[in-house]
Amino acid sequence: MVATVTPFPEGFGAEISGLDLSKPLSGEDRAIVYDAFLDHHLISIPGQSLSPGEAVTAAGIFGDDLEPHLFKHFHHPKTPLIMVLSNRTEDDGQGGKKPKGMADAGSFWHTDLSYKPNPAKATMLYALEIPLDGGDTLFCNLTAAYEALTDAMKKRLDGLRAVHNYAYVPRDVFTSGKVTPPPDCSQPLIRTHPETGRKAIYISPFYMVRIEGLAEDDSEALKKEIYDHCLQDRFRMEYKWRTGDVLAWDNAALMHSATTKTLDPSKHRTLWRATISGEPAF
Ligand SMILES: O=C(O)CCC(=O)C(=O)O
Ligand SMILES: [Fe+2]
Repeated sequence: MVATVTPFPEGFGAEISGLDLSKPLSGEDRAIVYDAFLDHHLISIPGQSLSPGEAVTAAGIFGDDLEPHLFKHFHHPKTPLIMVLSNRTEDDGQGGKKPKGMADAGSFWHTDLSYKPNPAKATMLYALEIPLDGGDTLFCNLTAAYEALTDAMKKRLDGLRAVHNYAYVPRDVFTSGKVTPPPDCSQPLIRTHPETGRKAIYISPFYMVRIEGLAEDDSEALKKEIYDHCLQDRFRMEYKWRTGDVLAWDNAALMHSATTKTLDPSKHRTLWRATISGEPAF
């Protein structure tokens, strides 16, 4: 069976049908998936039923190295290469309850691991249970946003860098000492895709502290100008999950936001997440 790629109507992203990721893919199907990932930035492969090992193998389509998430307490018991995202609880073995996974992995605009010198190349999520409504994931096409800039703005942003920090916005996990955030990390504001050569605006609003070399006010004003430009409806789409979906996105081309912060806790959502390691951005 050969995979079929159907682009989403929103202008980026595509669904790929005719694949069973629990079995080894033919070289042809692998190439179709990887090329679609590069061309469309976001790919959805519906109807999957995967073991943890099969999910790890599927994530390997997008890159050779996977990395465990910093939040060790949410690693899958079978493999640290999968992090569990879930708003369910389970027995803690002491008569109480503990979270089964991370209930909200990022209801804010970001690109994954932009706070590390080697940000994530790609992220893969596999949906085990999805509520009838709510819990969508939002995506923003930063490649299209770059291409829509005026030449003057491209020139102004080219060569600028920004400081990113995981704990820029304070959160309980940091103040409680559960997780030690890595030090400040400098990233280019415009990045070139290492494989396609296409340029994208590289921002991660939740982690992006300031633009280097600018006074605080100027940095804040430029951040706002860039965010307002990128977050126009024409660059955005909302992904509605179905149980069995595998979704993978290119962190050098898009940013994303979960919406789980506002998900009704009686509606259950559980996904497995794998992070595909990347090279430093340039
Ligand atoms: O749960 C989601 O919708 C996305 C979470 C997220 O930001 C991630 O897994 O990187
Ligand atoms: Fe994320």
